Amino acid sequence: MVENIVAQFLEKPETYSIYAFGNGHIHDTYRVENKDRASSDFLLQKINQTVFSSPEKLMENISVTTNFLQETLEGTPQLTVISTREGGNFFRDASGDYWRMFPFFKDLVSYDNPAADAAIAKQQIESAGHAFGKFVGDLRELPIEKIHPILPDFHRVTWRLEQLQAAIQADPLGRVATVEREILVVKKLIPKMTLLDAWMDMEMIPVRITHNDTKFNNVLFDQAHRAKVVIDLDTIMPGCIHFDYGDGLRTAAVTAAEDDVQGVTVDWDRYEAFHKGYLAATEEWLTPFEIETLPLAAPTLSYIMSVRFLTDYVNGDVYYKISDPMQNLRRAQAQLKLAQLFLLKPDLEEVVN
Ligand code: GN1
Ligand code: MG
Repeated sequence: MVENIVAQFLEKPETYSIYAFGNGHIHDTYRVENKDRASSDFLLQKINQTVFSSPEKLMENISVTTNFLQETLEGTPQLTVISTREGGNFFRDASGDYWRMFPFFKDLVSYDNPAADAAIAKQQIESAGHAFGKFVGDLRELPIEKIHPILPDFHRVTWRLEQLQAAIQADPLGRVATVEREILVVKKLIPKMTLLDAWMDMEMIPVRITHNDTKFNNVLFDQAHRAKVVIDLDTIMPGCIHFDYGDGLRTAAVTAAEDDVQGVTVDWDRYEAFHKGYLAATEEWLTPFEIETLPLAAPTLSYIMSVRFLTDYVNGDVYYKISDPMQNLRRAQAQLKLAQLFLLKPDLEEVVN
């Protein structure tokens, strides 16, 4: 019973209503809402151990990061980890499930997509870009060896392609025959989409502590559409700036949901708004090569997601939560379309040649 879990973290668990919450693709998430509206609410999550096989290390990363930010950025709202009543940063139940709790920011909200209104969208996106860029900047003084590479090769294209190849080989549900067209496009794009891997291997791009899941819905806004708190710190680990900049654009510079194959297009005004916000927060310390190669980030991150969704579709939907049996395929198609659209950016020619 989830009430018993809440009791591990909070006194008087009976004073809270607990219900499923949010659109995350990975964990089981609950909002723990105080029945007396004036008090604090919380977010409770059961960690997905198929994805995160070392929950202790995962929570260590989040605690180290949030503690560091708390100390260095006093006075601004920050994500924190709510301790168990025994003082731990997670609770392990009798069946071996790991649970954790965060504050729930009642006055702030997240959106899966920017607002339909162009002016509001621009404000939200520029502010989100700034918040995600600032996040990496705020962590520059945190020694990188304190952070575990919790999901190694997470955004490594060549590794993602190997995973896809393995799924194609196994083809457990006979789905490969239905996705030949997608596989063909994935293969066609390989030369451009593995450039980032190569630059990292050649150490042309610095390794930084990055967020790695900078979806538009991973930042919380106030009523005036200002981005206030970056959330979902599961994938904090050593990475490169392109991962965050690219995943932000993949989800902010678009006009429709992640799985909306027909609807999804790149909105270049939104792209510019994100770029402007991101650069304002980062250009002082990014290297010239990082800045020069940023246009490759959005297509590469869209491509990675496409390959991952396609792999999961072929594998029989074992990784991501899905709403219907075709959702992973639609996600893969929409993200592949996005990758190709992002590749049309005029200043990309110089970068890839
Ligand atoms: C997952 O759980 P959520 O929605 O924040 C995934 C990200 C993907 C994203 C695609 C640990 O993130 O890498 O970009 O779905 N997280 C993990 O929407 O795999
Ligand atoms: Mg996540």
